[in-house]
This record gives sequence, structure tokens and C-alpha cells, in this order.
Amino acid sequence: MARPFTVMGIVNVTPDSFSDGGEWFDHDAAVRHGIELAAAGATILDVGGESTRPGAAEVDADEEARRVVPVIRALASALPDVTLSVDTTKASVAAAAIDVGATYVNDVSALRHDPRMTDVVAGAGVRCCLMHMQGVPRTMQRAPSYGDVVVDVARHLRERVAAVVDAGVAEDRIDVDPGIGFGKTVDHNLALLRRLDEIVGLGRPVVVGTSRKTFLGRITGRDDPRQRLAGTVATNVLALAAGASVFRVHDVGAVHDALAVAAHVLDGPSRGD
Ligand code: PMM
Repeated sequence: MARPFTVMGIVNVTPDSFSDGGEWFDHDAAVRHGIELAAAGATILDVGGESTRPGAAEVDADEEARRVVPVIRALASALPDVTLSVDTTKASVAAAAIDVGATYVNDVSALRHDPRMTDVVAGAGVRCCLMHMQGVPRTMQRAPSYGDVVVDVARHLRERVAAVVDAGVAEDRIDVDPGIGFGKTVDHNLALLRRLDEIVGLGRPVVVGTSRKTFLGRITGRDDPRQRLAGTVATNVLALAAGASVFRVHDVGAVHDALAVAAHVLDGPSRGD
């Protein structure tokens, strides 16, 4: 049987995200986009109201909630079978999103940014993603530095899982993410993808987010993020082979189909019978 995988479609309700900023800022457009991504194969939709691109400024919690809550409410009613995720580091935004149907909290700070976030996740019993990030988005790309990036990221994620479990979140509701592009050079990102099995070895489902990111542009010479689909597909297929299970992408249809074919090749009978 082909290995299972989950495509998480990105619905950014922001005026300034690095690759699709402004495109879906209008609520109705964001909801329509989410419905299209679900039709293309996404079974999680990740709705974000604050850009985390390098250099981005923080958004006020009320403004962030105003952006994401109506979109999540509308998607929950239109797509009852789809898991709705809120991409936020703020407890009040997560709580408001959960109130209208979100059942997944994707926190790029691994629940460290807001001291109340763990209580919100534990109290609601929702699933969460703990992502590794060195520094904060405004300054994280200035001088990323590690001993061994893969060892350091794995250690951080292991510690965060333990801390979040201690604070009352069920371990089987926790996913982990190496945080491609978050306080990392091109070589750091490549090492994490090359040795992703060490992150998979933590024993929690691994989320990867390479979609349209800058390191793909550096390698291919594609400055326009929309031209980075082939690089996105390559990295997601390799991550599937290494054992990752959730793939956070903009181009859902293409990545879904690439993963479906790769999953059949990876897990079919060796002799074809
Ligand atoms: N990347 C971005 C935002 N949120 N969440 C997780 N779990 N993993 C990621 O790699 C990740 C994320 C930045 O990309 P965007 O601006 O296109 O949303």
C-alpha cells in the first residue's frame, strides 16, 4: 500500500507574505482560494494573518484575528471534512480561531512566543505543530549559526515536545517541523532536508514547508516565487521518501499528484507483483 501523506494548503490572509502577499487578502477571495485548494487535494488548510517572511513586522492580535476568524468560520461551514489550521503565535488569535472551527494550531514559535498558548492548545484538545525557528522573523536571516544544524534542530524539537507534553498537551496531538528558512542559510536548509530522517526519528509526524522559499530561488535562479514549483515538488518528494508526512504548500494540485505517485513508487512491491 502507498504510504499516507497529508497536503496542507496555505491560505495567507496577509498583505505582505513573501510569495503570495496581497493576492488573497480579501476575505471572499481567501475563502474561494481555500475551497479550490481542498478540491485540489488539501485535507488541512492553514490560514494565516501575519506574515513570517524574513524582515516582516509583527501584526497586532486584534488585526490578525480580524483577518483570519471570518475566513476560518466560512471555510469550516463550506468544508466540514477539512481540518482547519490557524497559523499564529498568539494565544488570543488561536482561541478565537478554535471558537469558529479551527482544530489545529500551527505555531512557528513552537508555542514559545505567547505564554498562554500552551494552555489554549491543551484546554481545547486541538492538534498543534511545533516548528523550529532561530531568532524572530524580523531579524532571523541576519546571521544564522549552529553547531550541527540537524542535531541542534532535533534537540530543540525534542525539548519543545517534552515541555508541551508536561504542560498538558497529549503527545499524540503534536507534530514537529524543522522550520525550513526560519533562521537558516541555504546550506542549513539543505542539510535538514538531506538528514530529515533524524527529525523523523523523534517519533512525531513531521511537517515540512519548503513551498516557493528563497533557497529554491538561490539554487534555480528563479527570483519570482511563483516560478519555484519544480523546486517545491523536488523537495517535497524527497521529504516524503525520508518519512515526512505533512506537506505545507501553495501549489496543492501539483504537489499532491507528485506525492501520490512517489508514495506508490516508494511502497509498492519490488518485483511489481
Ligand atoms: N513557513 C511559513 C509560514 N508558516 N509553518 C510551518 N509549520 N512551516 C513552515 O515552513 C512555515 C509555516 C512561511 O511561508 P508563507 O509566508 O508562504 O506562509
